[in-house]
Amino acid sequence: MINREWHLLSRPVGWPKPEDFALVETEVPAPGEGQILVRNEYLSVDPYMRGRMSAAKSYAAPYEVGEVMQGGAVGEVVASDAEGFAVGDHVLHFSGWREYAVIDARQGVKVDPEAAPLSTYLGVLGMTGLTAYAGLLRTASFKEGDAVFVSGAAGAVGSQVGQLAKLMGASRVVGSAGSDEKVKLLLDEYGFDAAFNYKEGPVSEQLRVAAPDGIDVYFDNVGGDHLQAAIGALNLNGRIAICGMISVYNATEPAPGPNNLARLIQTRGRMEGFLVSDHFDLQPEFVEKVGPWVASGALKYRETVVEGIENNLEAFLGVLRGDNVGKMIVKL
Ligand code: NAP
Ligand code: FER
Repeated sequence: MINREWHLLSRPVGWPKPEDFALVETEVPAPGEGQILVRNEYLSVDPYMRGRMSAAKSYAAPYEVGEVMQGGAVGEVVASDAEGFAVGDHVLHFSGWREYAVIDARQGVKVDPEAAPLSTYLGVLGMTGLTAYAGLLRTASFKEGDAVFVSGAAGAVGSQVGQLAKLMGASRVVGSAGSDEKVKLLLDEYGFDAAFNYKEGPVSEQLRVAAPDGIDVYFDNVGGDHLQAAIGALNLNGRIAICGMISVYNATEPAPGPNNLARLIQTRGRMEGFLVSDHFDLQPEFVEKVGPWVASGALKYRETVVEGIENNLEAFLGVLRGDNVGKMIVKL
C-alpha cells in the first residue's frame, strides 16, 4: 500500500516556497507491538508550523530537513496491535502531513464521531478552542464587564475568543480582520459589537473608534501595530494575553517593538505570553462548558476545508495569507 507524506526539503527563509517541500511516496508500514495504523481523515494546518520549519530552538522541536512533517490529525484505525484500540476507532494524534500514520497507541486519543464532527477535534473543540479558552480566562483573567479586543478575529482562535467573551458577559467585544467579508461575519454572525479591517487604515485610529472607552483585555494573535494600538487603548488594570504574532512569522529581520510600553506603568497593565500546552488541565472544563454552546449553536464556528493531501501545503500557506475563515482543515 502506498502512502503520501509531506517532507521538508529546506528551511524556508521569509515566505515558504513550494521548492522547500515535497510530497513523497512511501510504503505504509505495519503497526508494531503497542502501535496502531491510522488512515488520516482530517489534517490540521496551523501558524505555529512556520516556526517548526525554522532551525531555531523553541517550545517544539524543529521539523527535520528531509523528514516528514508533523501536525494534528484525526483518522480511523485500520490495523491495531495495541490493547484498547480496535479497527474502526477514531483517534486524534500528532502525525499529520501524511495519509497513513503508524503511531504508538498511547500517543493517540480516542474521539467519538457521534459526539461531534471529527474535524472539530482539531478546531473548535480541540487545540485552537482550548487556546482561546485558556488564554482568555487564565492568561487574560477575563471577567464579566470587561471590554475585549481580539486580533485575527475571523480565524480559529480569534473567532472563539470573541464569542466566548460575549457569552461570558463582556461589556464590549471588538475584533480586527483582514477583509471586509470577515468584518461583516464578525458583526453579523458572531455578535461582535464592533469590528474593522486592519488593512484599511491605522489600527490605532480604527481601534479608537471601535472602543471609545478603551479596552480591559487584548488577546493578541498578530503582534506589530495591533499590539502597539492595544497598549495605547488599555484601561486601568488592563491585561494583554500574547497568544501569537503571526505578522512576524515570515519576517527576516527583527520586528520593531511597541514604543509605548510605559503605558503599562500608568495603567498597572499586565502583558503575558502563554502556550496552550501549559493549560491542558483545563481541557475537561473547556469541553464541559463550551461543548454545549457549540452543540446549541450559541457559539458558532466556521471551517475552511481544503481537499486532498496534494493541497496540504497550499492550505498551510493559505493560513499565513489569510485565505481561511475559521479553522483551516485538510480533508483527505
Ligand atoms: P487563524 O487565525 O485561523 O489563521 C491565521 C490568520 O492570521 C489568517 O487567517 C489571517 O487572517 C491572519 N494574518 C495573517 N497574516 C497577518 C498579518 N500580517 N496581520 C494580521 N493578521 C494576519 O490561525 P489560528 O490557528 O487561530 O492562530 C491564531 C494565532 O494564535 C496565531 O498567531 C497562532 O500562532 C496563535 N496560536 C497560539 C497558541 C499558543 O499556544 N500560544 C496556540 C494556537 C495558536 P486575516 O485575513 O485577518 O489577515
Ligand atoms: C502546543 C503549543 C503551542 C501546540 C501548539 C502551539 C499543537 C501553538 C503555538 C503558536 O501558534 O504560537 O503544544 O500544539
